[in-house]
Amino acid sequence: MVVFDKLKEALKKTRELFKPIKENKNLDAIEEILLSADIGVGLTQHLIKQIKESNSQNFVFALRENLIKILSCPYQTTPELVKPTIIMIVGVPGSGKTTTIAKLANYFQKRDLRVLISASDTYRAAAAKQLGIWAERVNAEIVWSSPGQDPGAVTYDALSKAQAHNFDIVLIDTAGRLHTRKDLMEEAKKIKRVCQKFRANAPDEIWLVLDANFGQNGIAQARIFHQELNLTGLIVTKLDGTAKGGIIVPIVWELKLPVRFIGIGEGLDDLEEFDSHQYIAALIEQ
Ligand SMILES: Nc1nc2c(ncn2[C@@H]2O[C@H](COP(=O)(O)OP(=O)(O)O)[C@@H](O)[C@H]2O)c(=O)[nH]1
Ligand SMILES: [Mg+2]
Repeated sequence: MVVFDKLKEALKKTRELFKPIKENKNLDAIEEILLSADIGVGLTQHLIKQIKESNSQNFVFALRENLIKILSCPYQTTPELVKPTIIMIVGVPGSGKTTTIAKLANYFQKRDLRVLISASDTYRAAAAKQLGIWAERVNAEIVWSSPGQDPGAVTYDALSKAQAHNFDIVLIDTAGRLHTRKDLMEEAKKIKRVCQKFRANAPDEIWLVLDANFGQNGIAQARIFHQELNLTGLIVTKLDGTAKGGIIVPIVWELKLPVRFIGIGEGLDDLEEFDSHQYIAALIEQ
């Protein structure tokens, strides 16, 4: 299946919510639809205002243009590629971090980059094992940890190994931390500090994995992670099978963070680079 068709298929339920927009020529109805599609009150009002100000009779066109504008903003440029590029993956339990790391390892290796995975989730006993199964499947190397081990030490080992053996990318899996639990957030900060000790401007990326099903709650979650860790991007997972796929727009609008990848299934190939034009085209037909 070509990439766009796969995306369209995954976003089917969300698209259903946006569908009536096409038939509606009245802004009140469009407002209702946007609210029902997890766009949120603030952003919906902003969009309606933009559509009015555009003086366009084609509301759907004006809406699409504005949505793409919000999602395409180059809020941050990708830093120069250094070796190893250190990418830390954070998020609450069950959001899809470990699965996404396996998908990312697969993605980078297909581009001939050598990937080392750091099993820095030492909180949950089964975590390293799950990661190990994935790593084997994608044939990526992993630096193991045992439950209860200091995640900072595991991370440092992985970074040293990556440097010594000339890896291109290190993917750091972290424990699922509830953003309300201060201690667990502190652990993420500690892993970040370990990276900084290794190289002053590391980690090069800190990506928050967000489950699309969180809906509006995902925004609050992302805000806290961003405050604490200074994120460089987002990965939104489980867009397949949810009707809450619209949530990407208010998250980007509020946090001014780019979505780097999206997860559209449980398999290794169910990860796509985020493309704002394709995403909007898949949600709102012209
Ligand atoms: N449908 C779907 N399921 C996903 C996706 N990403 C992760 N999952 C599932 O979400 C569950 C939790 O994933 P896991 O990677 O263990 O989350 P973690 O606790 O954040 O490491 C697993 O059952 C995954 O298969 C996705 O994009 N789509
Ligand atoms: Mg995990």
